[in-house]
Amino acid sequence: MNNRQVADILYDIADMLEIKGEIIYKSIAYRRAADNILNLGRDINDVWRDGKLREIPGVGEALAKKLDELLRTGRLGYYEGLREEIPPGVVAMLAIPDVGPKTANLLYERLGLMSVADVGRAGREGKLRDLPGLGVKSEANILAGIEALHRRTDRIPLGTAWPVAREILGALRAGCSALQQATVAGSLRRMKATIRDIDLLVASDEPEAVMDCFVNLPLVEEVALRGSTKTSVILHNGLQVDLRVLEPARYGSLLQYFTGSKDHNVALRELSLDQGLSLSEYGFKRDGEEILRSDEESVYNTLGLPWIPPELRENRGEIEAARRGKLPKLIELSDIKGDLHVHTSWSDGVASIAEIAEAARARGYQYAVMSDHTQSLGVARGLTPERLWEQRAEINRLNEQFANFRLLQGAEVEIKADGSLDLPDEVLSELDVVVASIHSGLRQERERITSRLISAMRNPHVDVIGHPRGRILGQREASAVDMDRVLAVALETGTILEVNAIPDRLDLDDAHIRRAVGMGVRLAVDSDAHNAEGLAAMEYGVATARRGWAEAENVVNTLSLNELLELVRNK
Ligand code: DGT
Ligand code: CA
Ligand code: ZN
Repeated sequence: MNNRQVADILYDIADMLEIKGEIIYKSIAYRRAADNILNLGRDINDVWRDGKLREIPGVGEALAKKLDELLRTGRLGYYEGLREEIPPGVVAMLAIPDVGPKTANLLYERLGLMSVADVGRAGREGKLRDLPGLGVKSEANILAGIEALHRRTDRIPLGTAWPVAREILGALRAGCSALQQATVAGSLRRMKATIRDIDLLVASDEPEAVMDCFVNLPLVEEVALRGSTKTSVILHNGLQVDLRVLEPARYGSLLQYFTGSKDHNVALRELSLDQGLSLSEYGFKRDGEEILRSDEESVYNTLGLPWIPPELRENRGEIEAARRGKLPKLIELSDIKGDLHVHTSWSDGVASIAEIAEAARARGYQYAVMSDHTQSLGVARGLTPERLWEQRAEINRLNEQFANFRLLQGAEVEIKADGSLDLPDEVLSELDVVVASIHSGLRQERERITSRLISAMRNPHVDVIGHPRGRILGQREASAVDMDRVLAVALETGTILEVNAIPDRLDLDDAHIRRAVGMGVRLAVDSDAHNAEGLAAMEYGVATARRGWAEAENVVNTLSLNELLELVRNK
């Protein structure tokens, strides 16, 4: 059993307990332990042999006993018992967007449905609409969800892959003297929202020695393919990593080729051919004569182009822009001067305001907006006006200590089903920055959900629309919002649209950011952090903004504190 398989069993148990209607804390505990096993960075069998299972965060005595049984015998009685009660096909229903544990239970208990296919069939026969709590609309949503499920692939969020890639690179650099340079390539270097595998490149004159280091890393579960230029491994967490090695003299061409994208490369190869050059991962050739390039910039320079940032390499006009000297000067993480969307323990965050302030200051920010949820979001312990005033007092008190930093008070107000906000204007007008978001009724039809966003934008107190399309990667498709209208009204009203940096949101996405940038709609890249470490997600948001060709001037939280306050005051 590898880490992935063990974690999957715990995730399954969590799902089954939830379907059974057990208290939610049990499921949360199983999922937390599973997350930690997946991110262990070591083979769980080794941990078990060392008698150290209890040292895994979230693994208490009872769970350690279960893990011991599982790793010793390859079976777990408790798990098998649950599976007799809740068939695997019922657990699989949870993957359908809009089907939660309650609905899955209902489908199983009331209609005897045992699989996603069963649900699809029953839905097409109109049998779901009569179940308690469902209706014609939920039935249609479930059917649409099943289709979305079939379109979905097993891609990994950017924010899951990067820490793993960094760890491998660190281990290679530290433990492999034969290595001269090492870099991430592929979709990960282009910072796509989701990636299929981790591509790594190394420059070395001793490829065999590098491959030896690589396959012996403790994170590696299995070697899928071993060669002297390319080796593929599977990690304990199930991720595939491809490592390619060439001699340093060819490293520029190697890096350019395997960064991709394929479409960018195809366009670049045509440009090369026009200039009498052929281009491959090994270098250029002219009349059979090799031209080697050791750094990537000189690959582009050879074709008369400036270096093109990886985030732009999707063949969406970047080569033409490079040729005309019109590449954007992309926003950088160091341009960011603050964060407009952070939660604290006043609502559903876990950090105190003081902890957030410290983390924001450590990042070199000038400001951070405490934007906790508001009263109608009960599950997140949303704030009433009274609680907001108490929070304000604490913010004021903390601000007295800071010289070059200011905590601002905001809120992430709910845009309710009818488009109204859950705090009155008198309250909103007292806040420094107001973010308005939709957290319920995300499946409303196009016209309704669009007009909700538009009425929020027309409120003069609303500065930012949070995660405008409401997607959760791998779980929930974006809502049906008409982005043409939303972008137009954002421009007209001066409302800022958020690029939410949580790795499984990245909402707006690159394509919509590009449209916003083209129209002159203002953006804010926000971490939406729920703990102090969460502020670091900013990196993924900035990367997504770069994929959307955004420059610093398109993003309001590159402004200084005073400029920002001036901007929101004048909306
Ligand atoms: P992914 O893995 O689906 O997230 O996306 P990529 O872009 O990382 O794709 P991958 O891993 O299949 O290949 C890495 C890079 O190698 C890709 O971005 C460009 C290059 N490449 C792969 N196949 C081809 C090809 O058939 N032609 C050209 N020109 N380049 C290719
Ligand atoms: Ca790849
Ligand atoms: Zn939020």
